[in-house]
Amino acid sequence: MKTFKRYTVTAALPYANGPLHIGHIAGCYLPADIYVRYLRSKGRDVVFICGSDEHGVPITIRARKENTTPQQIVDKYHNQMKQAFEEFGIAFSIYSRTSSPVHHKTASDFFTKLYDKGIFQESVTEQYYDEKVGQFLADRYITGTCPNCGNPNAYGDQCEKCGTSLSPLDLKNPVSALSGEKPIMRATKNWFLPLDKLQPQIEAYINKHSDWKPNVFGQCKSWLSQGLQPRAMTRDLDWGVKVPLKEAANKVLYVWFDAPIGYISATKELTKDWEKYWKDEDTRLIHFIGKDNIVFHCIIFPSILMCDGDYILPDNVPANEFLNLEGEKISTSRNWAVWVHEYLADFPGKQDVMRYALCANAPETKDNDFTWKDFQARNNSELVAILGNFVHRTQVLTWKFFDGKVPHAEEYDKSDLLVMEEIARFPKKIADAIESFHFREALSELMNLARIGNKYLADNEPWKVITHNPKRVQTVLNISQQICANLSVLMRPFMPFTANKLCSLLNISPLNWDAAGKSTILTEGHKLSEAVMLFERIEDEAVQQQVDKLHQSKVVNEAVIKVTPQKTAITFEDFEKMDMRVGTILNAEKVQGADKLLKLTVNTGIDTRTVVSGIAKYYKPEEIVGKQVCLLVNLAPRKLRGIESQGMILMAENANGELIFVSPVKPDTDNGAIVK
Ligand code: B3M
Ligand code: ZN
Repeated sequence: MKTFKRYTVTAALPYANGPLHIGHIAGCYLPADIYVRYLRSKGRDVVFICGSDEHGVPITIRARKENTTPQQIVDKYHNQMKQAFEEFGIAFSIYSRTSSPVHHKTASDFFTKLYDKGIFQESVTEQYYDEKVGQFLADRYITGTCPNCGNPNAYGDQCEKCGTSLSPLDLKNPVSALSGEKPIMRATKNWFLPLDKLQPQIEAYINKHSDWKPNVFGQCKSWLSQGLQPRAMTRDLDWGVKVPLKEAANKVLYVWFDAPIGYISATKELTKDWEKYWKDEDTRLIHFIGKDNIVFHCIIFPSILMCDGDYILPDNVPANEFLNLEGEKISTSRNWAVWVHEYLADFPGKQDVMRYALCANAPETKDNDFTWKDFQARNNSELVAILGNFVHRTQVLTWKFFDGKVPHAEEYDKSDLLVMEEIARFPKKIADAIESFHFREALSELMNLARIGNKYLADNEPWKVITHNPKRVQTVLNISQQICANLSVLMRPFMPFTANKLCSLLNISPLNWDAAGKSTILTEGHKLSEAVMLFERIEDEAVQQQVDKLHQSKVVNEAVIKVTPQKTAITFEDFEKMDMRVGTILNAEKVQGADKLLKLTVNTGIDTRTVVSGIAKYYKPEEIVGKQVCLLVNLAPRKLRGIESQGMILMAENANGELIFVSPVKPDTDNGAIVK
């Protein structure tokens, strides 16, 4: 395998349209952070690039929802996310944003260069347009049914259920996400990246990377086998990077054109020396992303870079699958999420517990589920019981028997030598797993080292042996301390806060990766700091509170359906004028010549009367006989198709106009009971 001089590691730029949640973290930020911390510890030259994605429909839709401007949305969430990342220990070299002037210029210049090279295909095409709002409907402004998997909530650019990338015209039953209306078609000119023509080059590029994760490689292959289509790189919107063409003054760049270029702009902001991180073949470019971003990073962005010609291409794109939460898909709009900023407030100082739980259960090969019970178990039965316990016992015993000084190893017996050989194997074992993006495996190896430590203590029982063979105890505790020192190095990528804590317990400065593997890190006589616990138990109440909070704040019915605004206020007296009762439908029949109406005979408790109701489209006469309903009994009688209707049945009308009975929930309510 090629050796690289330096690394450019990126993590997907999150849309600044809501706070960060643990799904984001598990999807790409934590694995990227572990990888980068490892590289840094190996002394590699690496830049770790991220920032907020501040363009695109997700931002403008959020602004509409919060009744504010896109600028206010991105300012609010950019700062919130930046802080959450920092506090959670995601150690970017820079966390920038795509609204920055450097980015606007970089993205705009990119477009101009490709335009000047004659890459783009200009076409006037018919696009969906919302007449009510007066806007073209691209990407997430339009939703409909996915032609691939039937998901009724697919977006105009992608189905999040099956991962298929779509264009609005692929959707069945398209609806405007802005007004809920059926869109019309209207002609507009856009600039397309001719992916169809680029297919052979892209195919050759992808085929060179059959070592990519199967989920990533597989998705690319399936895309290619369907045949790539030209894709518009401009949009009829006003929020974004302006298209640098006179005739497109009111258009912006497609967010998936500008956002990946954001990685480059951020590197420019970070260092004057940015070019070597993007244009030198000795640099390894790696994109950490979630699975919904695969096509953009593996096909579209590389195509853009190829067309430019001056840039290196991504060498690997380790995408994770999704993390679910307590059995359901994480959703910002439904408020079904563990928000990072809330976690940090509720569990101060416990970043590493969440980092550990998310890595141990990372959705590396399939979607996974986060549960608070699992989080608690990871903490109590693994961090506390295995890792914390080993370190603590070692420290306490060393203080007790040797006054907090690393004892001299008198003589190694066979079992000691075996343990030392084991220790020597861990740095490579863990490194190999990290370098091949198997972070769960890497973390479980780390825990195995702590397990070895625990077993070593249990086998040697220094607390007993001290009475008759203190020399032996010196050796045992020396080796145990060496294991602790090794742990402090090897845990750092995963649990940097705890690594620091352990270093201060051991009274050493952080060491780099290659210092690990040895059983001579701590010299004899080295004075330790006071023994404190690395982890503490998390009790049932604490996790129960989190589960309760989740359920209480869940938004059950998302306002995707258009809800008619509230009518003007009335007084209680107005309300009281209406006499509404519970009644039972005794008979129902069709009304001749009126396909909407049913003639009902209703026992109102007061009397038996006739009510004509416009529900024939939704209910068959035979299925409603015997049903209890609510009705307005003092509505002045009216004649409908020659029949006098003496009241009105109460119905709820769905967004699609369907009528549903408003009935008492308890069966056999008394007829004539007053509805109030
Ligand atoms: N903002 C999509 C997302 O957050 C997008 C990633 C851009 S990476 C260049 O899922
Ligand atoms: Zn689908």
